[in-house]
Amino acid sequence: MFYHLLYPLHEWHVFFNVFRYITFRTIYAIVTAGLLVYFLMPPFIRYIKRRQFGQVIREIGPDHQHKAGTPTMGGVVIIFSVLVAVLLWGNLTNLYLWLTIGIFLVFGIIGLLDDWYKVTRKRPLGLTGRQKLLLQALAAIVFLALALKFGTFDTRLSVPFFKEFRPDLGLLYFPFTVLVIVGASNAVNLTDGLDGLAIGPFIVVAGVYMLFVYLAGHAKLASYLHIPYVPGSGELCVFCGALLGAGLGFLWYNAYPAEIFMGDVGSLSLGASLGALAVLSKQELLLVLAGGIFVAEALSVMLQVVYFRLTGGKRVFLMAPLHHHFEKKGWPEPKIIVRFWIISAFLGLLAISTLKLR
Ligand code: 57M
Repeated sequence: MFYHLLYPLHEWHVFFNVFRYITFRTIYAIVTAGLLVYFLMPPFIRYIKRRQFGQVIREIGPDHQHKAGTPTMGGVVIIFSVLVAVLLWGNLTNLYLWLTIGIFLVFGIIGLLDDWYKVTRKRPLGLTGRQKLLLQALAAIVFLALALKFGTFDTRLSVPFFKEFRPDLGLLYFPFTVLVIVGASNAVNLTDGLDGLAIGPFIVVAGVYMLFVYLAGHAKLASYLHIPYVPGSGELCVFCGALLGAGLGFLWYNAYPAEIFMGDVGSLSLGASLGALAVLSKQELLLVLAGGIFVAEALSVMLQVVYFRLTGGKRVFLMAPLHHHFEKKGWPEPKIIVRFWIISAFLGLLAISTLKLR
C-alpha cells in the first residue's frame, strides 16, 4: 500500500523515492511483522487459554506431558502479521507476491482445520492424511500453472554448483513442484516437535531466500552470478522479510519453555512458503541444502518407517523424527534445539556460498 500511495509523491519531494526500493520496504516488512507478532501474541495466548484450546499430548514417545495444555495455533498470528506487513510494504501488482501469499494461505487453512479438530474435539483432523496431501498437491499444481501462464517462468531446473546444466523438466516440473512445496510443508510440520526447533531453521532459510529472490529479480546481478533471472521475483524479498520478522517475533514466545506452539496452521503454511520461494526463485534444489534440518527430520521418519517394516519391528533411531532420537538419548531439550539451530546456520551459509561455486 505504501508503495502505491507514497512512492508517487517522489515527484513532489525526493524523500518519497525511498518507497521504490525493495531493500527499504523489506526492512520495514521485517519490523512490521515482528512487532505485530510481538504485541498480538500475548492477547492471543490469553484467548487460547480462555477457550482451553491447549495442546493435546500423545501418550507414546518422549515425555511431553508437562507440555499438555500449552496454547497452540500461534500460526494464526504469524499468518495475520505476514499478510499485514506484505499488504503495507509490498508492490501489490506483483503476480509472484500473490501466488506465494495464496500458497501460504491455502496451506495455513488446511493446517487450521487440522488444529481446530484436534483442540475442539480432541481427535485428529476430519480430513485424512491422504485428503490433506491431495489438497496440498492441488494447490501446488494451481500455483505452478498460474506462474507459467502469467509469469515469465519456465520449467528448467537449476542445479547448485552448475551454471550451465539446467535441464528442462517439461511437464515433469509439475510433480517436481508438488514434491518441493508439499515436501517442505510437511518437513517443517514434522520438525515442529520441540520449543523453537522449527522456527529457528525457518528464520535461517527465509533469510537465505530473501537474498536469492533479490538476486534472481536483478538482471545484472543474476547474470554476474550465473543464476536464473526471474523478472519480478525481487518483490518476494518483501514477503521473505515479513516471514523472517514474524518468525523472530514468534520465537520470542516459542523459545524454551514455549508459551505457545505454532500449530499445523503455522508449520504447514511456513513450510509451503519456503517451497514456493524455492520454485519461484528457480533455486529449488538449494532448499535441500539450506533447509537441511527439515530434510534430515523428514528422512529420519522415512528411514524409520521403511526399516521398521522391512525388519519386522527394528528401528534405525530410538524414535523418529530425529529430535526424538536425541531426547531418548537423554539430551536436554534446549541442547537439542540450539544444536539444530547451529547446524541450520552453517547450512544457510553453505547455501549462500553456492553463489560463488559455479
Ligand atoms: C507434527 N507434532 C508434534 C504442535 C506443533 C509419521 C510420524 C512421524 C508423524 C509424527 C507426527 O505426528 N507429527 C506431527 C509434529 C506436536 O506438536 C504439535 O504439532 C504442531 C506442528 N505440526 O505446533 O502444536 C508435539 O510436539 C511438541 N512441541 C513442543 N514444542 C513446540 O514448539 O514441545 C511442538 C512444538 C506437541 C509438543 O509435545 O504436542 C509431535 O511430536 O507430535 N509423529 C511423531 O512425531 C511421533 N513419532 C513416532 O511416532 N515415531 C515412530 C514412527 C511413526 C516413525 C517411531 O519412531 O517408531 C512422535 N510425536 C509425538 N509422540 N507427539 C513420538 C510420539
